[in-house]
Amino acid sequence: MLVTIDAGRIVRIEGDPKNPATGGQVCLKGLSYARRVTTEDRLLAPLARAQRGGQLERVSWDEALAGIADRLDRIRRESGPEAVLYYEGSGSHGALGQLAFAFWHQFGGCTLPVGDLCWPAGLEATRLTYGANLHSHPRLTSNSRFVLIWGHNPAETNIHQMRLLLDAQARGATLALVDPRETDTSDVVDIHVKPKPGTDAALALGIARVIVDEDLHDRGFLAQHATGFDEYLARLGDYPIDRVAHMTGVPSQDIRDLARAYARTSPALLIAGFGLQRHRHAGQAIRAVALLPALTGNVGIAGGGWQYANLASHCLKPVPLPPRPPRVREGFPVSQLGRGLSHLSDPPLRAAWIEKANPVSQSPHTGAVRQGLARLDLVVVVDQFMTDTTSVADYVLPAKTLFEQDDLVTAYWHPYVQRRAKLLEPPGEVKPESDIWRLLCERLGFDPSWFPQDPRALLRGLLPPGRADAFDRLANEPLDLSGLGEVAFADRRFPTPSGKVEFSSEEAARLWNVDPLPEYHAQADASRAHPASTDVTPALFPLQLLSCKTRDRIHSQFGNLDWIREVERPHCLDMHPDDARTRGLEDGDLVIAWNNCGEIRARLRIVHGLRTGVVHILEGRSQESDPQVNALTDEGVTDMGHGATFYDCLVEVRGAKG
Ligand SMILES: Nc1nc2c(c(=O)[nH]1)N[C@H]1C(S)=C(S)[C@@H](COP(=O)(O)OP(=O)(O)OC[C@H]3O[C@@H](n4cnc5c(=O)[nH]c(N)nc54)[C@H](O)[C@@H]3O)O[C@H]1N2
Ligand SMILES: Nc1nc2c(c(=O)[nH]1)N[C@H]1C(S)=C(S)[C@@H](COP(=O)(O)OP(=O)(O)OC[C@H]3O[C@@H](n4cnc5c(=O)[nH]c(N)nc54)[C@H](O)[C@@H]3O)O[C@H]1N2
Ligand SMILES: [Mo]
Repeated sequence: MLVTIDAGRIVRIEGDPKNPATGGQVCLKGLSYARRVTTEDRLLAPLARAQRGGQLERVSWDEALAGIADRLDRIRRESGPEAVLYYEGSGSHGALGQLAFAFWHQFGGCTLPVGDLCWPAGLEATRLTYGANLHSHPRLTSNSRFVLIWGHNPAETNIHQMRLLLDAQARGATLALVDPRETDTSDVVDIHVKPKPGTDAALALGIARVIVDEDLHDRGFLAQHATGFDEYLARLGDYPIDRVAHMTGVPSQDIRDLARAYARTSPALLIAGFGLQRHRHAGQAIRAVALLPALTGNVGIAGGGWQYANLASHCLKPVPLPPRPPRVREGFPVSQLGRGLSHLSDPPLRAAWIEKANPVSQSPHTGAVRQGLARLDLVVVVDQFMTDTTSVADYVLPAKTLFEQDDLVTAYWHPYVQRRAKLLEPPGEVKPESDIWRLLCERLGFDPSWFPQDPRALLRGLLPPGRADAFDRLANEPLDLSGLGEVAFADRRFPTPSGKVEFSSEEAARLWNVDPLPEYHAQADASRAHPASTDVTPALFPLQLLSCKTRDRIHSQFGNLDWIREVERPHCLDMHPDDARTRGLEDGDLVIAWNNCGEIRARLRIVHGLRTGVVHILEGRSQESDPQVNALTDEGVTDMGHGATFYDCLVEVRGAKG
């Protein structure tokens, strides 16, 4: 971004036309940083609560740090360092985030959740299949003649990718989409297939079956670069097209047409999003989908391939830290935060430090998270704003924004490392996290020198071997420092155990106790009681609830800004007219959605483009009036990667009286 500063304030933000990842585009959220940095509700000083249930009041840094250090130290002496949970989100993805561990390692340890809420099932499934999470340079999309977008909504969640897709389409490429919902992306594609959520493994195996039956697979590529293909062929026997049509709710002819279109056009690119892996059997589903490019020989060629995540820019060295002590406990899958807070033992958790994250809004099963946090002796939250999570904190510490500290940033789609320059002094009493950690170290008698006041020398040292010179160039432009080249797997060497694309993966079976071949598991049926249920008479929850990203917020962020509120979409419960009719509901009704995790109120919106049986509420609660959709999601864990299962959520909906 190009940022114009006048008299110590941001007056304008523009896209940088020289930025090869964005082509000079910037979204409304990017533009609104000009507002976000100085908005009146920004936290400018530490806050503390004298007692639970009391108000947060302004305190000095001295009081806050003394109080926190004292309580952390007491908990560590009485119960061990593992009694403290360190819970972090990504914030704005700077490398300096790792410095927190220079504190925790000196503290003697802590408890960490494993996995993350975002994308780990797909990362692991891709790694098991191709050996690495790499994909070709995004700009090679212009060579694609067919792009299959699967469980992804780039028109809202990656506008830079969308630009390239529209460009390819303008040059004659066909765009196809697999998504149960109509979205800004479905508005522009040429083919849209709407499966029942959670049935992608069946759909992918059905498509593969058509490709093989019609001899559209790439025998040469498979003979040389695949392992387990014969077993996979046998597995396809279980997926005749009529059965797949029944499983997925997609008509047989549509499956056949999509399979033919994809397999007959070359080069064909398959872009999978993170949406289809927020389900219990997500790893197996992603493996099934990820094999389609290999089946058709679309690997290692410009304009073809598998795009899930690109870790090419993750080539920085780790931040130097004191050695990791043995008492860092990996406590629980992150989707089970509520359960971990309440039920971890030996030692139980007594304190949580939450930084760059808003788990009360964003973690599954809000009720359990709230209950778990309320049990603790100490909750510290470091954030730029008041959030659902600061509202249960004992201490709230004001955090810097991305303009207020130098940092290096990596990506998960394009291959560039970017350097973020410090443009502004932190306002009020705000401190960068690394300063907070340093001051706490001083209070506890730890070595504070891990946290440099000016991080630039540290950052320069993180550049890949022999590339420290790039630090100065990075001040002006993003750089691809990966040394990987533009076409992923151009040499057809796959860092899997077999060195080939793994259609069958013994490693998957060994690590995650799944079938070595991808397979489809039916979702929990609607009559199943919720796993968290204590109800002896299981209620029926026939609707599948999805809760996807919204265009104008990043999760719970940005909804506080007037610039955003003016244009953003309302957070309603979307329902197909047939489902509304059977429940006697009308557009605009106040409704209650519930299951055994909780219940929420929302305005009903009739949406013709949804599948019947699927309802949707935007995730990312930012304002009091937004429905808290995670009150309904449970603590499920994906089959691989320790991910969350937000989109595996069954509910019922009724009208709210009054
Ligand atoms: N504007 C904006 N952009 C963002 C974010 C944001 O909050 N706001 N967040 C960022 C982050 S952290 C992430 S992880 C990415 C995620 O971005 P995306 O990859 O786009 O992921 P989602 O929005 O979770 O889901 C994408 C689509 O998957 C569909 N889907 C849900 N279940 C299924 C299923 O079972 N099968 C299939 N085929 N499709 C399904 C949903 O209907 C949805 O339209 O976006 C990033 N970009
Ligand atoms: N129902 C449902 N829930 C979901 C999802 C979904 O699709 N549906 N998506 C999931 C996904 S993909 C993700 S990635 C998670 C995201 O979960 P979170 O990362 O917890 O979500 P955010 O709302 O982005 O919260 C980040 C917080 O960090 C603060 N922050 C930003 N920058 C900084 C910084 O530099 N320093 C500090 N200290 N704080 C900072 C922001 O003000 C904000 O309060 O949500 C998950 N939750
Ligand atoms: Mo995410």
